[in-house]
Order: sequence, then C-alpha cells, then structure tokens
Amino acid sequence: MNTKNANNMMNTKNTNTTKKANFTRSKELFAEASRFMPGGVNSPVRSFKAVGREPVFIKRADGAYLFDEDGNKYIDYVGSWGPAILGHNNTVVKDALRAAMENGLSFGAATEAELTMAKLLCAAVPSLEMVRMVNSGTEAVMSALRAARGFTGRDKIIKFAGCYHGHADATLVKAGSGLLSGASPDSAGVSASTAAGTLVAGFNSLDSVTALFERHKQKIAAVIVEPVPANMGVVLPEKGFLEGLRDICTAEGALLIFDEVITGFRLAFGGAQELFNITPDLSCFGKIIGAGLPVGAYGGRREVMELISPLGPVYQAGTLSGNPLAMAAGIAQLGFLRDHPELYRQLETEAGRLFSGLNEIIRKKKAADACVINSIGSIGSIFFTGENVRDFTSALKSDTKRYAAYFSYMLDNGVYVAPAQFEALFVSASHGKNEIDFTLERADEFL
Ligand code: KE4
Repeated sequence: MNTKNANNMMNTKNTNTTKKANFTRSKELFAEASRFMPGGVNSPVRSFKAVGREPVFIKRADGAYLFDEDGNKYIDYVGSWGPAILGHNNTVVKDALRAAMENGLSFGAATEAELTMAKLLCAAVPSLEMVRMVNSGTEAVMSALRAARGFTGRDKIIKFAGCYHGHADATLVKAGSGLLSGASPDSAGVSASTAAGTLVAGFNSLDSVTALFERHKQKIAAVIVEPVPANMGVVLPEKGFLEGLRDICTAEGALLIFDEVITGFRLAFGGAQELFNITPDLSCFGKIIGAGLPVGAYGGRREVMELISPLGPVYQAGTLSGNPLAMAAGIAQLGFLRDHPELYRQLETEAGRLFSGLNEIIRKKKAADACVINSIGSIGSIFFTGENVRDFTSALKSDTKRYAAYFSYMLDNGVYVAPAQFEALFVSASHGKNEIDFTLERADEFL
C-alpha cells in the first residue's frame, strides 16, 4: 500500500496521527539550536543524525502520543528512553509533582521523601540493602564502580561490548586490540590510562569473562552488565549466562553490578534481577524511578554501601540528589506500579501483540533473511539482518541504512520509533489496540 492510501487509513483511524504536513518549525528551531548547542541537542541520539534526518522538536506529549512544534502527532515508542512506562502526562505523577511544588523546589537538606523513595526501592528490589539517590544513570554507574573499587581495593572493571552505561570515562571504551588487554577510548577526551582500566568481554560469552579473570588475576573489582542489553538494540541473555557471571564474580571476589537503568521496574517491578532470579552485589537505576525527572540510584550489599561518604571513605555527592520534585514524581510512579501489578501483564500483552505482529509480517513477506525482532516484556528492537542477534558483533551486521529508511517511513506516517538502530522500542501502559494495530499497518507497508 502506498503512503497515499496509508494516509487515508490514517485519517480513518482514531489514532488520527496525521501525515507530516511539514517540519517547518522544527527546521527553524534546529537551525537556531545548532548555533547554541552542539548538534542542536543536549543528548546526541536526539539529533536524528544516526538516521540521516533533522530532529523534530516536541512541544508536548500525552498518553502514547507526542506532538511536535508543527502540530504533527506521533505514536511514541521512545517514551523518553524508558521513564514514561505509564504513558506521558500521567495524572498520578503530575498531581504528586504539583503538591510537592507547593513546598518548594530544592533544599539541599534531608527530607522524608528521600526516605520514602529509599524504602520503596529496597522493598521492590531485595538485593538493595542500602541505596543512594543521584541525578542520572551515568552518575549511578560511575558511583557504583567507585564503590566496587573501594570495597575490593582493585582497579580494573569488566564491561561488555555493546553495553552502554552512560558517559562516565571508564565506560566510554571499546575492546582493546587484543581482547585480553585493556580497552581503548571510545571517545575523544577519555585518557588512555583511564580506558586501560576497563576490560571488554563479549555478551553471552562466559569464556571471554573467564579469560579476562585468568589474565588479570585479583585485579578486577567488578563486572558491570546490562542484564538485558538495550543499547545495541535489545539482546537477550542466553540460558546460564547471567548465572555464570554470578558464579564467576563470587569465585573471583569481584562484584557483579547490574545496570538496570532501563530494565529496572520495566521487565518486572523488581527488574531483570527478579525476572532472572539473580542477586547482583550492586545495582544501578534511572529513568522509570524518576518518572521523567532527573533521577538515578545505586545500591546493594550493606557492607559495600556503608563505604560511601559520609559513612566511609568512598566519596560521592550531589547538590540535587534526592531532589523533592524528582522524589515526588518517582514515588508516585513506583507506587502506582507497585499497587497495579496487573500493569506488567498488560504491558506484556500489548507489546507481545506488537512484536508477534511484526514477526508475522516478516514471515508473511518471507523477509526473515533480512529482518529479525528481539523482544522481552515491553521492550524490543527490529534488526535488518538475517542473523540471530545475540551480541554486539551480530548486532553490527544490521543494515543501518535500511533502519534509517524504516525510521523515516514510520516518522512520516505518524509513528515515532528510536532514531537509531542500536536502541530499543518502549511500549507504555497507554499503548492500546488502536496504537498497536496502526503501528503494524505502517510497518507492513514498509517491510
Ligand atoms: P543517563 O545518564 O542518560 O540517565 O543514563 C545512562 C544509562 C545508563 N545505563 C543504561 C543501560 C542506559 O540505557 C543509559 C542511558 N540510555 C540512553 C538510551 N539508550 C539514554 C538516551 C540518551 O543518551 O539520550
């Protein structure tokens, strides 16, 4: 079906997303923003550079929808990269924010709200005996890594190729020339000496982890992993992989750190560690726990967290950590998720319809040699490759040009998916039958 017919279909659908009349206002804003901010954005992926388009500027969001500055309406599958699990503009979150604002914005002092949040997190995630609030996932990760080094007295860490843990220097690295040597910087400005402290293993490869421990005996403080990577696109841990990491870390005296910034409160209320029944030593959170406000958190074993200042020698601080507004929003969202466990089943059902629908289209069009879907719960990714995507090497075989064309078609037809191949698609509690059906019709037209 060509776009024109799709256009007609769109007008009859009560999703009533509209054909993109134009992007005039977004173009104007982008031109001016590019003079004042690098790439015209405050985070690279928003630039749409990875898909060869200029970014749209979003004016507002509601439920499953985004509305840009030109009045275009989109079904949103980015959801602010995870926080909007309930959908945008959620009244429970907004009412809590309004109430908190009446009392002031920030005090730089202890508040009851921080205790409420800490208790909520520790009750939801049993491995959290103690927790510290910070302002982003990056801060959570860099603090957890520092805690692990402080606890073990060791300097090196292991991460996995394709996993993203924020932009702290130690994690902006790529595998060294020899897999067994230290990594090299994956960003200008990261010093070689810092990068050398990070070793890079292969996701789903326990052998690559044991080889690094063999080579760097007693020198590795921690293994950090996204239990379900969502930053090389979504990749699923193969049977025994996460359990194997747990066993290796225990045997080697290193800490296992789960970066649950995306998976936390997304795959289950207790995160991936609940879903896979693994107990990490430390965990990092972000996104959903702030409901769209800047929040991160790290925590885990009490004996590790008691090393954190002011109790112990590992320094970590933050002016806006535990900010009252961010706590109010996060507490409201987490409280709603805790009190409505059926939401996870609803998310699973609706997202399942989307992902099985995409697989059905691929099967019907005999396109399995050029298109695969990885999904779990309410997140997933489409890869334009015929291979099973099980790690970064196989993810890189995806045809990113075809992904860019897919992104463009979907955007021009009212569906906002991630503006980069190596990201995830997020389904919220506001996505219903109409949104999923509309999305599948547009994907069917493209594929
Ligand atoms: P922030 O510092 O962006 O809050 O979180 C960093 C981070 C840490 N760990 C994981 C597993 C993450 O996915 C992230 C950030 N995720 C990206 C999306 N892939 C944020 C989007 C962006 O960078 O603009």
